[in-house]
Amino acid sequence: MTRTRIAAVVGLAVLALALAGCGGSDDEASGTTETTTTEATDTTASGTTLSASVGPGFEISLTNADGSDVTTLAAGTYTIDVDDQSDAHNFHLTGTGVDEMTDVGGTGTDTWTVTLEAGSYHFQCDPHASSMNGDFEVTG
Ligand SMILES: [Cu+2]
Repeated sequence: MTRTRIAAVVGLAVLALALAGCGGSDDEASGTTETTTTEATDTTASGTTLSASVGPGFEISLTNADGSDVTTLAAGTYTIDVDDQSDAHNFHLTGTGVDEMTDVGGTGTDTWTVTLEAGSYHFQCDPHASSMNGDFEVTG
């Protein structure tokens, strides 16, 4: 009786190991087809220096160091190098805790240090807000 039960337990243990082995190989197979997520690489890290530019034409942009448009930032403090290249446009950044702008009639460079919190931020040229603008998200 006891010996039969031991044999049954051993048998179940062997079966369980066999199933676990199958499960393990399935996991490995699915791991090789894992899709890459773009979200992680699109989120710019806190502390990064960004570039804000407006002009000389009807162009406005906020870009990462590699020249790509800022789309998602991690919450934190950033340095923004601003280049206002036109006396007909300005760069105006707004969002939670931030309201920074250059003069419309002035030109030149400036450096802003801004602390961004989770939420939506917006930048625009005030005289041409409907056509010269952009948005990005800050994640907590
Ligand atoms: Cu403008």
